[in-house]
Amino acid sequence: MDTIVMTGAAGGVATMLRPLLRAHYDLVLSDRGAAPGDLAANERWTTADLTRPDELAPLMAGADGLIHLGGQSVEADWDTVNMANIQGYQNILEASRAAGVGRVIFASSNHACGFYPRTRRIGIDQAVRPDGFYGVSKAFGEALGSLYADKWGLRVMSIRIGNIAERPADHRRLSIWQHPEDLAQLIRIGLEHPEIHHAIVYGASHNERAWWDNGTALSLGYRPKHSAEDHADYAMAEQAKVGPEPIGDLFQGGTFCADGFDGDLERTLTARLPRT
Ligand code: 15L
Repeated sequence: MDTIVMTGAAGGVATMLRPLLRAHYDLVLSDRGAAPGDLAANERWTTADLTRPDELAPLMAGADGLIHLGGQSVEADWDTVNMANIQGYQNILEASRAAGVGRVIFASSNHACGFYPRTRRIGIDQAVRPDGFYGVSKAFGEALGSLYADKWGLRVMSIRIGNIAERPADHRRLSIWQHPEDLAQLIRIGLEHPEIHHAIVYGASHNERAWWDNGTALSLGYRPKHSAEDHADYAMAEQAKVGPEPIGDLFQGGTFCADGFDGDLERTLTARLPRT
């Protein structure tokens, strides 16, 4: 059985993924704090800090692949995002390269493109439109993964994750939701598919209201089993408790876009960006 390192292993997404992935791989789990009390026989815990390269080298030793969920998971000040996600991911990729870890899964985010209006359907060939420093760090991570694939031969999958939960939490999540089982399926493709070089895919289930063209994931064999629409009544009832958000509701990134917004709303909504 292959050995896979998972960073950010104490976080919410990792906690949902562990039972789904440890049936297929031996897991080396890592986060900054102490081990959780529910480790399975083929899960090992190593405390490590992404900003400390000396702590990452032992983590990678003997691993076949890496699932990078660690770092800052929401918007924060530049120094925090820079250390955790920009410098942190470079440390991770460098340690992977040095240890000969050939496969990397990068948890990118929909916030790399959050300023696309909800009226636009986008794919992976449009320019990125980050909705904060956090989104910038995810766009950076995708570029870094591309470099390590081209120059140093790693095989990298950057998954632009929507929102991982048992069911979509509100109106926006009906378009971007992904069930943990579908994310686990996509990660396994990233770890095992023979033809991956650097692939950017969307972490989304089979959602009728999707804003994203997930053709690359489908062409790699991804077949999501869950659909947000099955939970539409629940999501809309939750939405009714929150009420409208005049700026956030216009953009795919939602409140991340509205937070501190002081731009030209009309121009941001109508801008036509060149394709990459
Ligand atoms: C993300 O990237 C965050 O990590 C997560 O906490 C959610 O905010 C999610 O995006 C989302 O857009 O719903």
